Amino acid sequence: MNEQIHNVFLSLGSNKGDRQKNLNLAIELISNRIGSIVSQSDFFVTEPVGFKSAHLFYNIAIGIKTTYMATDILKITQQIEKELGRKRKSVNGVYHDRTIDIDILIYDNCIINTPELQIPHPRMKERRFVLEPLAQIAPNLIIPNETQTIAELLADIY
Ligand code: PH2
Ligand code: MG
Ligand code: MG
Repeated sequence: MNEQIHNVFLSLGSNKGDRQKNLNLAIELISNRIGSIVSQSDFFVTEPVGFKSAHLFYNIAIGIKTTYMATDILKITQQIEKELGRKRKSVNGVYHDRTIDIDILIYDNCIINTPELQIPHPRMKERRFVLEPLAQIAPNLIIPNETQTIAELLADIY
């Protein structure tokens, strides 16, 4: 056996249905199917960014340890989104209310740029609903190819 352990950070959001329950179920399925949960932020209540909706988000960040490749994690998280009732995917930055959204933020120090998957998450630096939960669990983390820590990036957008 030669399975490497990878450190991964995910961002989760829900603004439809029982938001807390959706997030807790997603975390449970992630820990069953992807790997152990190492850290978990508080729930942050946030205004929808980039689209209009009356429904506030709950956002969290989690850190996991896994032996899976990033592309496998993408497949598994998309399956979990489906099982938790997500109907529509965002296309070209057009967003909709969703029961659950699971985004891969960081995968070790890897940089991945394919049509299906971009890591680090290309918009994480400017999103307070991502940085604020992430800063709770990984304030000193530095995104590959960046110089500032998560805490510093967050301070910049305040
Ligand atoms: N996700 C988006 C777009 N806008 N706004 C908030 N507050 N939280 C999110 O998770 C979120 C968003 C695209 O995935
Ligand atoms: Mg998202
Ligand atoms: Mg997503």
